[in-house]
Amino acid sequence: MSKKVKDFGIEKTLKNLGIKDENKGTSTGGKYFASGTTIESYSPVDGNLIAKVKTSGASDYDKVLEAAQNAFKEFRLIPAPKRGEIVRQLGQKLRQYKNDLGKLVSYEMGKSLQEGLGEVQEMIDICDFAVGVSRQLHGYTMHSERPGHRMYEQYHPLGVVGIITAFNFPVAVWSWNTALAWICGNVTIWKPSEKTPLCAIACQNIMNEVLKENNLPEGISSVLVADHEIGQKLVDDKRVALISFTGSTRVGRMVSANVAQRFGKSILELGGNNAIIITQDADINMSIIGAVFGAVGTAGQRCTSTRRLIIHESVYDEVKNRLVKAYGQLKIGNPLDESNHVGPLIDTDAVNMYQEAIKKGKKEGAKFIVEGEVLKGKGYESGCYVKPCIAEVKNSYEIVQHETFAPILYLIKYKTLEEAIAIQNDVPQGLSSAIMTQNLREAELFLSHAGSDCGIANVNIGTSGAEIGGAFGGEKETGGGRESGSDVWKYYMRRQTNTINYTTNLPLAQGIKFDL
Ligand code: UN1
Repeated sequence: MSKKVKDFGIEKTLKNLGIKDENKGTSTGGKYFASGTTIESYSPVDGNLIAKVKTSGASDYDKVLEAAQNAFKEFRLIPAPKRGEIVRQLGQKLRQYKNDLGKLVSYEMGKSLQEGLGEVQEMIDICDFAVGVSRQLHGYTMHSERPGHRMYEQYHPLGVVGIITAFNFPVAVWSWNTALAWICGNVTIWKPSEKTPLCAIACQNIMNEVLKENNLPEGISSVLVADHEIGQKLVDDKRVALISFTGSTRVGRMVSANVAQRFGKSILELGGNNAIIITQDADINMSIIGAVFGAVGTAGQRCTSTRRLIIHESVYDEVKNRLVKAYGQLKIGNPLDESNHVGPLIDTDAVNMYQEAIKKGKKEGAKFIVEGEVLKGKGYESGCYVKPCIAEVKNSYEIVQHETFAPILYLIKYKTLEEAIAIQNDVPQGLSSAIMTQNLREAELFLSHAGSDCGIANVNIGTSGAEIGGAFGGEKETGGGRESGSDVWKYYMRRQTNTINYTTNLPLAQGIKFDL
Protein backbone atom coordinates (compact mmCIF):
# COMPACT_ATOMS: atom_id res chain seq x y z
CA MET A 1 0.00 0.00 0.00
CA SER A 2 1.45 3.35 -1.01
CA LYS A 3 2.27 5.97 1.58
CA LYS A 4 -0.25 8.33 0.00
CA VAL A 5 -3.12 5.88 0.47
CA LYS A 6 -1.98 5.11 4.01
CA ASP A 7 -2.50 8.79 4.68
CA PHE A 8 -6.14 8.42 3.76
CA GLY A 9 -6.61 5.70 6.40
CA ILE A 10 -7.59 2.89 4.04
CA GLU A 11 -6.02 0.18 6.18
CA LYS A 12 -8.10 1.21 9.18
CA THR A 13 -11.22 1.43 7.02
CA LEU A 14 -10.74 -2.13 5.75
CA LYS A 15 -10.23 -3.36 9.31
CA ASN A 16 -13.33 -1.57 10.59
CA LEU A 17 -15.41 -3.16 7.83
CA GLY A 18 -14.08 -6.67 8.45
CA ILE A 19 -12.17 -6.89 5.14
CA LYS A 20 -9.15 -9.14 5.41
CA ASP A 21 -6.32 -9.77 2.95
CA GLU A 22 -8.18 -12.92 1.86
CA ASN A 23 -11.96 -13.03 2.07
CA LYS A 24 -14.66 -15.58 1.51
CA GLY A 25 -17.09 -14.42 -1.09
CA THR A 26 -20.16 -16.37 -0.02
CA SER A 27 -22.22 -15.65 3.05
CA THR A 28 -25.73 -16.60 4.11
CA GLY A 29 -25.64 -14.55 7.27
CA GLY A 30 -23.15 -15.47 9.96
CA LYS A 31 -21.60 -18.24 7.87
CA TYR A 32 -18.96 -17.57 5.23
CA PHE A 33 -17.76 -20.11 2.72
CA ALA A 34 -16.21 -20.26 -0.73
CA SER A 35 -15.29 -23.07 -3.07
CA GLY A 36 -14.67 -21.10 -6.25
CA THR A 37 -11.63 -19.48 -7.78
CA THR A 38 -9.90 -16.44 -6.31
CA ILE A 39 -10.32 -12.93 -7.67
CA GLU A 40 -8.24 -9.91 -6.76
CA SER A 41 -9.64 -6.46 -6.23
CA TYR A 42 -7.33 -3.69 -7.42
CA SER A 43 -8.03 -0.06 -6.72
CA PRO A 44 -8.37 2.17 -9.78
CA VAL A 45 -7.15 4.99 -7.51
CA ASP A 46 -3.55 3.80 -7.26
CA GLY A 47 -3.54 0.40 -8.96
CA ASN A 48 -2.74 -1.41 -5.71
CA LEU A 49 -4.16 -4.79 -4.74
CA ILE A 50 -6.68 -4.14 -1.97
CA ALA A 51 -7.59 -7.73 -1.09
CA LYS A 52 -8.39 -11.16 -2.52
CA VAL A 53 -11.77 -12.85 -2.55
CA LYS A 54 -12.48 -16.53 -2.92
CA THR A 55 -15.57 -16.65 -5.12
CA SER A 56 -18.63 -18.88 -4.81
CA GLY A 57 -18.57 -22.24 -6.49
CA ALA A 58 -21.53 -24.30 -7.69
CA SER A 59 -21.83 -26.13 -4.35
CA ASP A 60 -21.95 -22.81 -2.48
CA TYR A 61 -24.75 -21.70 -4.76
CA ASP A 62 -26.98 -24.59 -3.72
CA LYS A 63 -26.25 -24.00 -0.03
CA VAL A 64 -27.21 -20.35 -0.40
CA LEU A 65 -30.44 -21.19 -2.21
CA GLU A 66 -31.41 -23.72 0.44
CA ALA A 67 -30.64 -21.32 3.29
CA ALA A 68 -32.69 -18.63 1.55
CA GLN A 69 -35.68 -20.89 1.04
CA ASN A 70 -35.63 -22.04 4.66
CA ALA A 71 -35.24 -18.49 5.95
CA PHE A 72 -38.18 -17.33 3.86
CA LYS A 73 -40.53 -19.75 5.64
CA GLU A 74 -39.73 -17.99 8.93
CA PHE A 75 -39.22 -14.45 7.75
CA ARG A 76 -42.59 -14.16 6.00
CA LEU A 77 -44.32 -14.83 9.33
CA ILE A 78 -42.73 -11.82 11.01
CA PRO A 79 -45.17 -8.89 10.81
CA ALA A 80 -44.20 -6.28 8.23
CA PRO A 81 -43.64 -3.42 10.74
CA LYS A 82 -41.34 -5.75 12.69
CA ARG A 83 -39.42 -6.44 9.49
CA GLY A 84 -39.28 -2.67 9.13
CA GLU A 85 -37.59 -2.57 12.54
CA ILE A 86 -34.81 -4.79 11.16
CA VAL A 87 -34.34 -2.38 8.27
CA ARG A 88 -34.35 0.54 10.73
CA GLN A 89 -31.48 -1.12 12.56
CA LEU A 90 -29.59 -1.55 9.28
CA GLY A 91 -30.04 2.19 8.69
CA GLN A 92 -28.56 2.89 12.13
CA LYS A 93 -25.56 0.65 11.42
CA LEU A 94 -25.03 2.41 8.10
CA ARG A 95 -24.94 5.74 9.91
CA GLN A 96 -22.28 4.26 12.18
CA TYR A 97 -20.23 2.87 9.26
CA LYS A 98 -20.91 5.72 6.83
CA ASN A 99 -17.38 7.11 6.75
CA ASP A 100 -15.71 3.73 6.37
CA LEU A 101 -18.12 2.42 3.77
CA GLY A 102 -18.03 5.68 1.81
CA LYS A 103 -14.25 5.56 1.79
CA LEU A 104 -14.18 1.93 0.65
CA VAL A 105 -16.60 2.78 -2.18
CA SER A 106 -14.31 5.61 -3.20
CA TYR A 107 -11.17 3.48 -3.03
CA GLU A 108 -12.49 0.32 -4.68
CA MET A 109 -14.69 1.99 -7.32
CA GLY A 110 -12.90 5.31 -7.83
CA LYS A 111 -15.70 7.85 -7.32
CA SER A 112 -14.95 10.92 -5.19
CA LEU A 113 -15.10 10.47 -1.43
CA GLN A 114 -17.99 12.92 -1.31
CA GLU A 115 -19.90 10.79 -3.82
CA GLY A 116 -18.98 7.63 -1.90
CA LEU A 117 -20.45 9.15 1.24
CA GLY A 118 -23.45 10.31 -0.80
CA GLU A 119 -24.00 6.77 -1.95
CA VAL A 120 -24.06 5.52 1.65
CA GLN A 121 -26.48 8.35 2.45
CA GLU A 122 -28.79 6.92 -0.24
CA MET A 123 -28.63 3.62 1.64
CA ILE A 124 -29.63 5.32 4.87
CA ASP A 125 -32.43 7.17 3.11
CA ILE A 126 -33.88 4.02 1.54
CA CYS A 127 -33.84 2.32 4.96
CA ASP A 128 -35.80 5.23 6.46
CA PHE A 129 -38.19 5.16 3.50
CA ALA A 130 -38.70 1.39 3.78
CA VAL A 131 -39.39 1.57 7.53
CA GLY A 132 -42.33 3.87 6.78
CA VAL A 133 -43.56 1.70 3.92
CA SER A 134 -43.46 -1.35 6.21
CA ARG A 135 -46.61 0.05 7.82
CA GLN A 136 -48.28 0.86 4.50
CA LEU A 137 -48.38 -2.36 2.46
CA HIS A 138 -52.02 -1.77 1.74
CA GLY A 139 -54.34 -2.91 -1.01
CA TYR A 140 -57.74 -1.61 -2.05
CA THR A 141 -61.09 -2.78 -0.76
CA MET A 142 -63.90 -2.93 -3.32
CA HIS A 143 -67.67 -3.03 -3.15
CA SER A 144 -68.89 -6.43 -4.26
CA GLU A 145 -71.85 -6.60 -6.66
CA ARG A 146 -73.20 -9.44 -4.53
CA PRO A 147 -75.00 -8.79 -1.22
CA GLY A 148 -73.24 -9.97 1.93
CA HIS A 149 -69.89 -10.18 0.20
CA ARG A 150 -66.67 -8.42 0.92
CA MET A 151 -63.93 -8.00 -1.62
CA TYR A 152 -60.42 -6.77 -1.04
CA GLU A 153 -56.87 -7.30 -2.17
CA GLN A 154 -53.73 -8.00 -0.24
CA TYR A 155 -50.05 -8.32 -1.00
CA HIS A 156 -47.91 -11.31 -0.06
CA PRO A 157 -44.15 -11.73 -0.26
CA LEU A 158 -42.69 -13.34 -3.37
CA GLY A 159 -39.97 -15.50 -1.78
CA VAL A 160 -36.35 -15.37 -2.87
CA VAL A 161 -35.27 -12.15 -4.60
CA GLY A 162 -32.03 -12.17 -6.63
CA ILE A 163 -30.17 -8.87 -6.96
CA ILE A 164 -27.49 -8.41 -9.60
CA THR A 165 -25.70 -5.09 -9.39
CA ALA A 166 -23.12 -3.07 -11.31
CA PHE A 167 -19.80 -1.60 -10.18
CA ASN A 168 -20.80 2.05 -10.45
CA PHE A 169 -23.10 2.09 -7.42
CA PRO A 170 -21.52 -0.82 -5.59
CA VAL A 171 -23.53 -0.49 -2.37
CA ALA A 172 -26.62 1.70 -2.88
CA VAL A 173 -28.40 -0.42 -5.47
CA TRP A 174 -28.20 -3.45 -3.16
CA SER A 175 -29.89 -1.44 -0.41
CA TRP A 176 -32.56 0.00 -2.72
CA ASN A 177 -33.62 -3.55 -3.43
CA THR A 178 -33.03 -5.24 -0.12
CA ALA A 179 -34.66 -2.60 2.09
CA LEU A 180 -37.93 -2.89 0.17
CA ALA A 181 -37.67 -6.63 -0.49
CA TRP A 182 -37.20 -7.33 3.22
CA ILE A 183 -40.04 -5.20 4.55
CA CYS A 184 -42.21 -7.07 2.03
CA GLY A 185 -41.13 -10.36 3.65
CA ASN A 186 -38.71 -11.63 1.03
CA VAL A 187 -35.20 -12.94 1.48
CA THR A 188 -32.43 -11.74 -0.82
CA ILE A 189 -29.40 -13.11 -2.63
CA TRP A 190 -26.95 -10.56 -3.97
CA LYS A 191 -24.56 -11.10 -6.83
CA PRO A 192 -22.45 -7.94 -6.92
CA SER A 193 -20.14 -6.85 -9.71
CA GLU A 194 -16.86 -8.76 -9.71
CA LYS A 195 -15.19 -5.36 -10.03
CA THR A 196 -16.27 -4.26 -6.55
CA PRO A 197 -16.49 -7.42 -4.40
CA LEU A 198 -15.12 -5.83 -1.22
CA CYS A 199 -17.93 -3.27 -1.06
CA ALA A 200 -20.37 -6.19 -1.16
CA ILE A 201 -18.58 -8.13 1.55
CA ALA A 202 -18.54 -5.02 3.73
CA CYS A 203 -22.31 -4.56 3.32
CA GLN A 204 -22.94 -8.20 4.10
CA ASN A 205 -20.75 -7.95 7.21
CA ILE A 206 -22.82 -5.00 8.40
CA MET A 207 -26.10 -6.81 7.72
CA ASN A 208 -24.79 -9.92 9.44
CA GLU A 209 -24.42 -7.89 12.64
CA VAL A 210 -28.09 -6.91 12.41
CA LEU A 211 -29.21 -10.49 11.76
CA LYS A 212 -27.13 -11.79 14.65
CA GLU A 213 -28.31 -9.15 17.10
CA ASN A 214 -31.91 -10.06 16.28
CA ASN A 215 -31.42 -13.80 16.30
CA LEU A 216 -32.71 -14.08 12.77
CA PRO A 217 -32.19 -17.18 10.63
CA GLU A 218 -29.36 -17.64 8.14
CA GLY A 219 -30.39 -16.86 4.61
CA ILE A 220 -32.38 -13.64 4.92
CA SER A 221 -29.49 -11.77 3.36
CA SER A 222 -26.93 -13.65 1.30
CA VAL A 223 -24.12 -12.61 -0.95
CA LEU A 224 -22.48 -14.52 -3.77
CA VAL A 225 -19.27 -13.02 -5.10
CA ALA A 226 -19.20 -15.07 -8.24
CA ASP A 227 -18.60 -15.15 -11.96
CA HIS A 228 -21.26 -14.82 -14.65
CA GLU A 229 -21.95 -18.57 -14.66
CA ILE A 230 -23.32 -18.37 -11.13
CA GLY A 231 -25.14 -15.20 -12.15
CA GLN A 232 -26.74 -17.16 -14.98
CA LYS A 233 -27.76 -19.91 -12.54
CA LEU A 234 -29.54 -17.31 -10.43
CA VAL A 235 -31.30 -15.87 -13.47
CA ASP A 236 -32.46 -19.31 -14.62
CA ASP A 237 -33.43 -20.62 -11.19
CA LYS A 238 -37.17 -21.19 -10.74
CA ARG A 239 -36.72 -20.84 -6.99
CA VAL A 240 -35.82 -17.18 -7.47
CA ALA A 241 -39.10 -15.31 -7.87
CA LEU A 242 -37.71 -11.93 -8.87
CA ILE A 243 -34.46 -10.83 -10.46
CA SER A 244 -33.52 -7.21 -10.05
CA PHE A 245 -30.80 -6.53 -12.61
CA THR A 246 -28.73 -3.37 -12.99
CA GLY A 247 -26.25 -3.29 -15.84
CA SER A 248 -25.88 -2.94 -19.57
CA THR A 249 -28.74 -3.12 -22.06
CA ARG A 250 -26.92 -5.96 -23.81
CA VAL A 251 -26.87 -8.22 -20.72
CA GLY A 252 -30.24 -6.95 -19.48
CA ARG A 253 -31.88 -8.07 -22.71
CA MET A 254 -30.71 -11.65 -22.05
CA VAL A 255 -31.62 -11.55 -18.36
CA SER A 256 -35.08 -10.28 -19.20
CA ALA A 257 -35.70 -13.01 -21.80
CA ASN A 258 -34.39 -15.78 -19.54
CA VAL A 259 -36.45 -14.72 -16.54
CA ALA A 260 -39.58 -14.28 -18.67
CA GLN A 261 -39.06 -17.74 -20.14
CA ARG A 262 -39.63 -19.27 -16.71
CA PHE A 263 -42.39 -16.75 -15.84
CA GLY A 264 -40.27 -15.08 -13.20
CA LYS A 265 -40.45 -11.37 -12.52
CA SER A 266 -37.73 -8.89 -13.27
CA ILE A 267 -36.83 -5.29 -12.49
CA LEU A 268 -34.40 -3.92 -15.05
CA GLU A 269 -32.23 -0.82 -14.69
CA LEU A 270 -30.22 -0.68 -17.90
CA GLY A 271 -28.41 1.94 -19.92
CA GLY A 272 -29.19 5.63 -20.08
CA ASN A 273 -28.34 8.28 -22.66
CA ASN A 274 -29.43 11.32 -20.80
CA ALA A 275 -29.74 14.83 -22.16
CA ILE A 276 -30.21 18.32 -20.79
CA ILE A 277 -32.03 20.79 -23.02
CA ILE A 278 -30.72 24.31 -22.46
CA THR A 279 -33.24 26.78 -23.82
CA GLN A 280 -32.89 30.48 -24.64
CA ASP A 281 -34.68 31.15 -21.33
CA ALA A 282 -32.29 29.06 -19.22
CA ASP A 283 -30.34 30.36 -16.25
CA ILE A 284 -26.92 29.81 -17.80
CA ASN A 285 -25.05 29.62 -14.49
CA MET A 286 -27.30 26.84 -13.24
CA SER A 287 -27.09 25.11 -16.60
CA ILE A 288 -23.29 25.02 -16.52
CA ILE A 289 -23.17 23.61 -12.98
CA GLY A 290 -25.84 21.00 -13.78
CA ALA A 291 -24.19 19.98 -17.04
CA VAL A 292 -20.64 19.74 -15.71
CA PHE A 293 -21.59 17.76 -12.61
CA GLY A 294 -23.87 15.53 -14.68
CA ALA A 295 -21.14 14.83 -17.23
CA VAL A 296 -18.04 14.44 -15.07
CA GLY A 297 -19.50 13.30 -11.71
CA THR A 298 -18.49 9.67 -11.01
CA ALA A 299 -16.26 10.19 -14.09
CA GLY A 300 -19.34 9.82 -16.31
CA GLN A 301 -20.07 6.34 -14.98
CA ARG A 302 -23.59 6.89 -13.61
CA CYS A 303 -26.48 5.51 -15.57
CA THR A 304 -27.90 9.01 -15.03
CA SER A 305 -24.75 10.81 -16.29
CA THR A 306 -25.38 13.68 -18.69
CA ARG A 307 -24.19 12.52 -22.12
CA ARG A 308 -25.86 15.07 -24.39
CA LEU A 309 -26.52 18.81 -24.18
CA ILE A 310 -29.16 20.05 -26.58
CA ILE A 311 -28.62 23.80 -26.71
CA HIS A 312 -30.68 26.57 -28.30
CA GLU A 313 -28.81 28.29 -31.10
CA SER A 314 -29.10 31.71 -29.43
CA VAL A 315 -27.14 30.61 -26.33
CA TYR A 316 -25.05 27.89 -27.97
CA ASP A 317 -21.77 29.80 -28.21
CA GLU A 318 -22.06 31.21 -24.71
CA VAL A 319 -22.74 27.77 -23.20
CA LYS A 320 -19.97 26.21 -25.26
CA ASN A 321 -17.37 28.79 -24.23
CA ARG A 322 -18.29 28.59 -20.57
CA LEU A 323 -18.15 24.80 -20.64
CA VAL A 324 -14.68 24.88 -22.17
CA LYS A 325 -13.61 27.27 -19.41
CA ALA A 326 -15.18 25.10 -16.69
CA TYR A 327 -13.52 21.95 -18.06
CA GLY A 328 -10.21 23.78 -18.00
CA GLN A 329 -10.60 24.18 -14.24
CA LEU A 330 -11.38 20.54 -13.47
CA LYS A 331 -8.91 18.84 -11.17
CA ILE A 332 -8.42 15.18 -11.98
CA GLY A 333 -6.77 12.90 -9.47
CA ASN A 334 -7.05 10.76 -6.36
CA PRO A 335 -10.76 10.80 -5.45
CA LEU A 336 -9.97 10.49 -1.74
CA ASP A 337 -8.39 13.93 -1.96
CA GLU A 338 -11.35 16.26 -1.68
CA SER A 339 -9.72 18.99 -3.75
CA ASN A 340 -10.09 16.82 -6.88
CA HIS A 341 -13.28 16.90 -8.96
CA VAL A 342 -12.80 13.80 -11.11
CA GLY A 343 -11.44 10.40 -10.15
CA PRO A 344 -10.42 7.43 -12.30
CA LEU A 345 -12.51 5.14 -14.46
CA ILE A 346 -13.15 1.69 -12.97
CA ASP A 347 -10.38 -0.11 -14.92
CA THR A 348 -8.24 -0.05 -18.02
CA ASP A 349 -10.98 -1.81 -20.05
CA ALA A 350 -13.14 1.24 -19.39
CA VAL A 351 -10.26 3.45 -20.50
CA ASN A 352 -10.07 1.49 -23.76
CA MET A 353 -13.80 1.96 -24.32
CA TYR A 354 -13.40 5.71 -23.73
CA GLN A 355 -10.60 5.83 -26.33
CA GLU A 356 -12.59 3.72 -28.78
CA ALA A 357 -15.62 6.01 -28.44
CA ILE A 358 -13.50 9.10 -29.11
CA LYS A 359 -11.96 7.44 -32.15
CA LYS A 360 -15.34 6.35 -33.45
CA GLY A 361 -16.82 9.79 -32.84
CA LYS A 362 -14.02 11.48 -34.77
CA LYS A 363 -14.51 9.10 -37.66
CA GLU A 364 -18.19 10.00 -37.77
CA GLY A 365 -17.40 13.73 -37.78
CA ALA A 366 -17.46 14.71 -34.09
CA LYS A 367 -15.56 17.95 -33.50
CA PHE A 368 -13.79 17.86 -30.16
CA ILE A 369 -13.66 21.28 -28.50
CA VAL A 370 -12.11 19.78 -25.36
CA GLU A 371 -9.87 16.88 -26.33
CA GLY A 372 -9.84 13.62 -24.43
CA GLU A 373 -6.64 12.07 -23.16
CA VAL A 374 -5.45 9.23 -20.97
CA LEU A 375 -3.43 10.83 -18.18
CA LYS A 376 0.05 9.61 -17.38
CA GLY A 377 2.67 10.40 -14.77
CA LYS A 378 2.69 10.98 -11.04
CA GLY A 379 -0.62 10.18 -9.37
CA TYR A 380 -1.95 8.48 -12.50
CA GLU A 381 0.02 5.22 -12.22
CA SER A 382 -3.12 3.02 -12.23
CA GLY A 383 -3.67 3.98 -15.88
CA CYS A 384 -7.37 4.64 -15.21
CA TYR A 385 -7.45 8.45 -15.22
CA VAL A 386 -8.84 10.20 -18.28
CA LYS A 387 -9.61 13.78 -19.21
CA PRO A 388 -13.30 14.63 -19.52
CA CYS A 389 -13.92 15.83 -23.06
CA ILE A 390 -16.56 17.63 -25.12
CA ALA A 391 -17.51 17.16 -28.76
CA GLU A 392 -19.92 18.85 -31.15
CA VAL A 393 -21.95 16.15 -32.87
CA LYS A 394 -25.14 15.21 -34.66
CA ASN A 395 -27.59 13.19 -32.57
CA SER A 396 -27.77 10.62 -35.35
CA TYR A 397 -24.11 9.57 -35.02
CA GLU A 398 -23.94 5.95 -33.98
CA ILE A 399 -21.63 6.76 -31.08
CA VAL A 400 -24.09 9.35 -29.76
CA GLN A 401 -26.88 6.79 -29.85
CA HIS A 402 -24.76 4.55 -27.66
CA GLU A 403 -24.07 4.77 -23.90
CA THR A 404 -20.32 5.06 -23.27
CA PHE A 405 -19.59 4.82 -19.56
CA ALA A 406 -17.02 7.65 -19.56
CA PRO A 407 -16.90 11.45 -19.31
CA ILE A 408 -17.60 12.31 -22.95
CA LEU A 409 -20.14 15.10 -23.41
CA TYR A 410 -21.85 15.74 -26.76
CA LEU A 411 -23.19 19.14 -27.82
CA ILE A 412 -26.10 19.45 -30.24
CA LYS A 413 -27.66 22.71 -31.49
CA TYR A 414 -31.42 23.26 -31.91
CA LYS A 415 -33.84 25.90 -33.19
CA THR A 416 -37.31 25.05 -31.78
CA LEU A 417 -38.26 23.33 -28.53
CA GLU A 418 -40.27 20.70 -30.44
CA GLU A 419 -37.09 19.88 -32.35
CA ALA A 420 -35.09 19.73 -29.07
CA ILE A 421 -37.59 17.33 -27.51
CA ALA A 422 -37.54 15.15 -30.62
CA ILE A 423 -33.72 15.02 -30.45
CA GLN A 424 -33.84 14.25 -26.73
CA ASN A 425 -36.20 11.34 -27.35
CA ASP A 426 -34.42 10.08 -30.45
CA VAL A 427 -32.14 7.54 -28.75
CA PRO A 428 -32.87 3.92 -27.81
CA GLN A 429 -32.57 4.61 -24.06
CA GLY A 430 -35.08 6.41 -21.80
CA LEU A 431 -33.74 6.91 -18.30
CA SER A 432 -33.24 10.54 -17.30
CA SER A 433 -33.77 13.94 -18.93
CA ALA A 434 -33.81 17.59 -17.99
CA ILE A 435 -34.69 21.03 -19.26
CA MET A 436 -33.11 24.27 -18.12
CA THR A 437 -35.61 27.08 -18.54
CA GLN A 438 -37.32 29.86 -16.63
CA ASN A 439 -40.21 29.76 -19.06
CA LEU A 440 -43.30 27.96 -17.74
CA ARG A 441 -44.54 27.07 -21.22
CA GLU A 442 -41.29 25.38 -22.13
CA ALA A 443 -41.13 23.50 -18.84
CA GLU A 444 -44.70 22.25 -19.09
CA LEU A 445 -44.34 21.17 -22.72
CA PHE A 446 -41.23 19.20 -21.78
CA LEU A 447 -43.13 17.44 -18.96
CA SER A 448 -46.29 16.84 -21.01
CA HIS A 449 -47.19 13.69 -22.94
CA ALA A 450 -45.67 15.42 -25.97
CA GLY A 451 -42.46 15.94 -24.00
CA SER A 452 -39.71 13.75 -22.61
CA ASP A 453 -40.22 10.00 -23.00
CA CYS A 454 -37.92 9.17 -20.06
CA GLY A 455 -38.66 7.68 -16.64
CA ILE A 456 -37.18 10.80 -15.07
CA ALA A 457 -37.81 14.32 -16.37
CA ASN A 458 -36.45 17.29 -14.43
CA VAL A 459 -36.78 21.04 -14.67
CA ASN A 460 -33.80 23.19 -13.66
CA ILE A 461 -31.98 20.18 -12.20
CA GLY A 462 -29.48 18.00 -14.05
CA THR A 463 -30.05 14.40 -15.08
CA SER A 464 -28.22 12.70 -12.20
CA GLY A 465 -28.67 12.78 -8.46
CA ALA A 466 -32.20 11.42 -8.19
CA GLU A 467 -33.29 11.25 -4.57
CA ILE A 468 -34.77 8.32 -2.71
CA GLY A 469 -38.55 8.52 -2.61
CA GLY A 470 -39.26 8.99 -6.30
CA ALA A 471 -39.54 5.83 -8.36
CA PHE A 472 -36.18 5.48 -10.13
CA GLY A 473 -35.90 3.89 -13.56
CA GLY A 474 -36.50 4.38 -17.24
CA GLU A 475 -38.30 3.40 -20.41
CA LYS A 476 -37.33 1.81 -23.73
CA GLU A 477 -33.92 0.10 -23.62
CA THR A 478 -33.49 1.24 -20.02
CA GLY A 479 -35.78 -1.68 -19.29
CA GLY A 480 -38.90 -0.25 -17.65
CA GLY A 481 -37.97 -1.08 -14.06
CA ARG A 482 -38.58 1.19 -11.08
CA GLU A 483 -36.79 1.18 -7.75
CA SER A 484 -36.21 3.02 -4.48
CA GLY A 485 -39.39 5.01 -3.98
CA SER A 486 -43.09 5.65 -4.50
CA ASP A 487 -45.15 2.44 -4.70
CA VAL A 488 -42.41 0.21 -6.13
CA TRP A 489 -42.72 -2.08 -3.10
CA LYS A 490 -45.51 -3.69 -5.14
CA TYR A 491 -42.89 -5.19 -7.47
CA TYR A 492 -41.57 -7.20 -4.55
CA MET A 493 -44.96 -8.73 -3.68
CA ARG A 494 -47.65 -10.82 -5.28
CA ARG A 495 -51.15 -9.43 -5.39
CA GLN A 496 -54.12 -11.47 -4.30
CA THR A 497 -57.80 -10.61 -4.62
CA ASN A 498 -60.04 -12.06 -1.92
CA THR A 499 -63.83 -12.32 -1.98
CA ILE A 500 -65.62 -13.39 1.20
CA ASN A 501 -69.26 -14.43 1.35
CA TYR A 502 -70.75 -13.98 4.83
CA THR A 503 -74.33 -15.00 3.91
CA THR A 504 -76.01 -18.42 3.81
CA ASN A 505 -76.51 -18.19 0.02
CA LEU A 506 -74.12 -18.66 -2.85
CA PRO A 507 -75.06 -16.00 -5.40
CA LEU A 508 -72.97 -16.15 -8.55
CA ALA A 509 -71.39 -13.10 -10.11
CA GLN A 510 -72.61 -11.54 -13.38
CA GLY A 511 -76.19 -12.59 -12.49
CA ILE A 512 -75.62 -16.22 -13.47
CA LYS A 513 -78.15 -18.73 -12.11
CA PHE A 514 -77.11 -22.27 -11.36
CA ASP A 515 -80.04 -24.00 -9.56
CA LEU A 516 -79.58 -27.54 -8.33
C1 UN1 B 1 -26.88 4.48 -11.28
O1 UN1 B 1 -26.10 5.18 -11.90
O2 UN1 B 1 -26.94 3.24 -11.47
O3 UN1 B 1 -29.63 9.46 -9.73
C2 UN1 B 1 -27.77 4.99 -10.22
C3 UN1 B 1 -28.45 9.22 -9.45
C4 UN1 B 1 -28.19 8.28 -8.31
C5 UN1 B 1 -28.37 6.87 -8.73
C6 UN1 B 1 -27.67 6.48 -9.99
N1 UN1 B 1 -29.10 8.57 -7.25
O4 UN1 B 1 -27.52 9.71 -10.06
